[in-house]
Amino acid sequence: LALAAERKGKDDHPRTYGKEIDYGTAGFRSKAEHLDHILYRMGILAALRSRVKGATVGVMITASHNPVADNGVKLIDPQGEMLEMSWETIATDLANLNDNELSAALIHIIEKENIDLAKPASVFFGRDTRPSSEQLSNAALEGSRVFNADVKDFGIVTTPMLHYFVAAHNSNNEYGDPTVTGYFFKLTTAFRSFREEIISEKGPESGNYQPAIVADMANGVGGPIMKQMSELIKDLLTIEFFNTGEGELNHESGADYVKVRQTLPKRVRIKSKDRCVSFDGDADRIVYYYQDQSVKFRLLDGDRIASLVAGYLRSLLDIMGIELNIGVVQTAYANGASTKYITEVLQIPVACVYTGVKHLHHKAQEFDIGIYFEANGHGTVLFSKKAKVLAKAAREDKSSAHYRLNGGKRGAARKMLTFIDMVNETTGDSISDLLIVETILHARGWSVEDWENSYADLPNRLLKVTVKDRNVIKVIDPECHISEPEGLQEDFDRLISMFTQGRAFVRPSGTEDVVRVYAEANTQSSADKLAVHIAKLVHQKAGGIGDAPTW
Ligand code: G16
Repeated sequence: LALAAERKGKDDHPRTYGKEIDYGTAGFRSKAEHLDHILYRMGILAALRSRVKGATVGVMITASHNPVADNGVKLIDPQGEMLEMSWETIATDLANLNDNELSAALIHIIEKENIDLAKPASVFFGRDTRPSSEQLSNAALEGSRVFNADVKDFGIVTTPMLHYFVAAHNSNNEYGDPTVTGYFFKLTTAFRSFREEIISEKGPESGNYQPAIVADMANGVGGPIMKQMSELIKDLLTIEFFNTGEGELNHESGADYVKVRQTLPKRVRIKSKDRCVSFDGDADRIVYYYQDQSVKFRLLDGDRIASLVAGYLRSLLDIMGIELNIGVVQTAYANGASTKYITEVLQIPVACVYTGVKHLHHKAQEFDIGIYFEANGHGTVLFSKKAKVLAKAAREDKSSAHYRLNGGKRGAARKMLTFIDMVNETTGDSISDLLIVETILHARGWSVEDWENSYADLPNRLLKVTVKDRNVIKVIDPECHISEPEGLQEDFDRLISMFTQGRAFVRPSGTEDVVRVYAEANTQSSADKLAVHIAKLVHQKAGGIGDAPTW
């Protein structure tokens, strides 16, 4: 098989791009024309991984928030989680071999991992709407077929849907039905029953909550998928769609654009106080925003979602009267004010980890209820077995004394269990996250302004610096202190100390050829100045290309 794979690789999927590409923050990402051989090889690797795990694995073809000319691929492990990190190295090595080294490398993997090729292999495929995705998907399918895997191609789906399909299939449908209909059914049924529960408790009035949103779909896969789904809940939530596929993917729209620029996406029409959302290109991120009365743009990003969810789940736990270890996981990009609010007001511990959903997911598994969100809007909630068992027991607790003493206990437990069904626990999911946020706002009777009033964000600024080689920056901890280039961290520290409530850091992106800069301070102009100064230092000392960024 290895020899046949090498022959086919040389003939049909030769390596034509010399530069090395790493399995980065979310798999391989590059210009689409550099990726054919990598997709073919990842198809092969998925067939091997499936045999190692004795289960179905996934291959998703997407470059998510990146420009339309880029593409990428990531592997999904059996429970719908990201590929185990030790296999990222195997993937990187395989991707960067010369064509005539492929069979030897495959034999090495097969021997080292003790893979029995007689065992069956099964791989699920999905892709985003990029013009290059179909051809790249075909390359990956060929790779899996060469290694005799059963393949199932879901075609154009959101990234979180493929994660869900893999997890649902491997759970023998216990997690849900591994189909598009099954996915919609799981999420919308939970959304509907939660709303009915609240209405039966409080009546049809929902305080300041209005069941209508404006949705920017970044011209990605979220558009067609959300439109289908919204039909199933249109009596509960009205959605006005923009950027649903008529324009260029992620261009001047989408969660990343809105978050980084802190501005409205182009081509949307909104009125003051409309509650708006933006997805990214493959629908695994979501941010909320609105324009206040003075037409000022107000962003409610992943940190806000984390604090909303954490506060609500904490209150359910309090009513249920059960002790569970609840925690929030963030990265260095989290706004300092959100961390303070979660730890001091909600009294929930916060852990900080390296950027990348894989790191957050892993850490969140340490809690009974682990809420993880990156500021960019990528995140979900994980519930341990213990949390699910205790919630079920509380729901069934019919002891009359208890019932009288804790009137809301069973209702709170029912809500918790319905909430769990609405969450895509495999990865961050724009659609599931949207339903969660809408559910909590409705249950609280909150407008978007009420939500925002829970705390005030510290003004912040994100910038990108283009450098010759982004890997000259070496980050040594999740707070993103750097060890190289030598002396640069000390220069940063001197600068930061000149700003009230100043905090800033840099890190090489794992999805684009840039170094990212984040700064926050007590005023917007200070945050902007700090970000620009830091970016200039990076540009000078880490081999900047072109002009240093300004704001
Ligand atoms: C991916 C990852 C996210 C990460 C983002 C940016 O998002 O899944 O965890 O925050 O890239 O990463 P970096 O700063 O390393 O470029 P997406 O939405 O592009 O899949």
